[in-house]
Amino acid sequence: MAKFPKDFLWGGATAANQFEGGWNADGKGPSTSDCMTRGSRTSARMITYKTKEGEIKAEPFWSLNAPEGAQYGVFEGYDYPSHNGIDFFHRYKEDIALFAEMGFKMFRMSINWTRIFPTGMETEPNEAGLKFYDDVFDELAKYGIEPLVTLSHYETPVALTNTWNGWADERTIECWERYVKAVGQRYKGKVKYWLTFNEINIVQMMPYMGAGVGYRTPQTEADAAKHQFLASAKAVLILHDIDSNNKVGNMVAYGAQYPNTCHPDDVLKSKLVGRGAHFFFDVQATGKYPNYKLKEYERKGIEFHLTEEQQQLLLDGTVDFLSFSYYMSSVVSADPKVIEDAKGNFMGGVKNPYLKASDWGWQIDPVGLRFACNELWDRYHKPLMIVENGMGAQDKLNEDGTCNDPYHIDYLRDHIKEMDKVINEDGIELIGYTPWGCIDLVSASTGEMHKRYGFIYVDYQDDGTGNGDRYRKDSFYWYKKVIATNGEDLD
Ligand code: BGP
Repeated sequence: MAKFPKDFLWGGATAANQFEGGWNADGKGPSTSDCMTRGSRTSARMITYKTKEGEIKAEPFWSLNAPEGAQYGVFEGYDYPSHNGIDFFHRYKEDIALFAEMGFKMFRMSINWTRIFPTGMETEPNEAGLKFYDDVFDELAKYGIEPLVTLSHYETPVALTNTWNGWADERTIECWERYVKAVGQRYKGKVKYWLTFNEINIVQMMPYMGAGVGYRTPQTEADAAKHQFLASAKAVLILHDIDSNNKVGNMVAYGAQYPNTCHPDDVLKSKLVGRGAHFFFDVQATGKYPNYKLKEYERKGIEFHLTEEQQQLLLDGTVDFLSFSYYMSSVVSADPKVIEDAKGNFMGGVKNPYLKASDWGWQIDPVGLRFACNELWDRYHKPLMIVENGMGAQDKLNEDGTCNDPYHIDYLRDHIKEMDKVINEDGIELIGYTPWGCIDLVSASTGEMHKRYGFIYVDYQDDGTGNGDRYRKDSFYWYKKVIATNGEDLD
């Protein structure tokens, strides 16, 4: 029987751009996500922009590298799924009541920066935007649900991208400080748990998405990462200063990495690839850039410098706890032939013959979650929170409004069992679990609605049809029981 600490934070996770809708309501400005079109498993989401010459272009989000001066925006003839999301903006009371019915202790959501500062550059916040989140937090408080607020979840004001290439420019930090102060002060006492940047390491793969960087070079990517680190450290200091009860965490996309064979080259490469994510924990947990990154910058001719003041800021602004998303593990090979043969795999990695994959090619690996928690604990000894986990699937709603999703239950049960071992066998301080997309929402990677994670089915389809009504899936009742028994009853 699983045993979880009595104050374990069970809950679920969302992001504003994927579920709020109301993209231009009450003075909200457009964010980078609002300029991303819907895609599918086979066709990429596009980012739309206008060139200096006035030509409208759309490029896949994962390979976007637009010319300097491109103006990102919303254009006619494209379908942008963030604009309606699942309409949490209007239905938040109903949704929060459902979370409460499941017994949530914690609800992860993000504040859409552009609801508060429409372009990011204003000096005064937008009162209507602040009021919206006041209402949401009050509603959560009614049920005793603790909000976990991500300050930036792929929601950079697009005006900052259009004006100075987003986080590649240091001036974005000043705008961020105003934003963090405004929300920190306004929600003092209502929000205690904060995350700075969602999947901060995404800046090195998809800098537009993670950091509003459209014009992309190794230098702009490194600069954006540095500025986000400094901004994250500032947020820690600002939020601690506003309320010493505030707890601030980082957030990294994380997974276990295995070498394809015991060939030393494979083993070494697997370790080196792991640094891709560890670098971000290193800076945010220890306050220092690791030597391997400085050497890499040197090799690549990337200019990098931290003033004494900045060095001190990073040291002072380390996070209180570490959080991460975990969906799958991957396999690393140093053998060019194996790498070549693996091309075309959806996630681009080598196939693990011991694991099954989801319909979207994400390899399901509960043991990898235990591996990941141990890696992080051994390296940093800070409390951990798993703030995303789950499996996207193609759920079907039955005529009678029920929805049978045993695969979601199996996935989550197997991962929760490993969390039990993390706590009780490995002795790791794991403080919370908020599975991703606790209510069906728009997929970040494909923009689809039918890649569903939730305990709650939402009647919206990819073609825009549906009335948005909510239905409890089988997993809803299962998770409710898991929470009620504090993880003891997983059947
Ligand atoms: C993470 C993001 C989330 C979320 C999740 C699932 O990368 O932080 O925003 O969407 O992945 O991914 P997807 O929606 O592509 O299935």
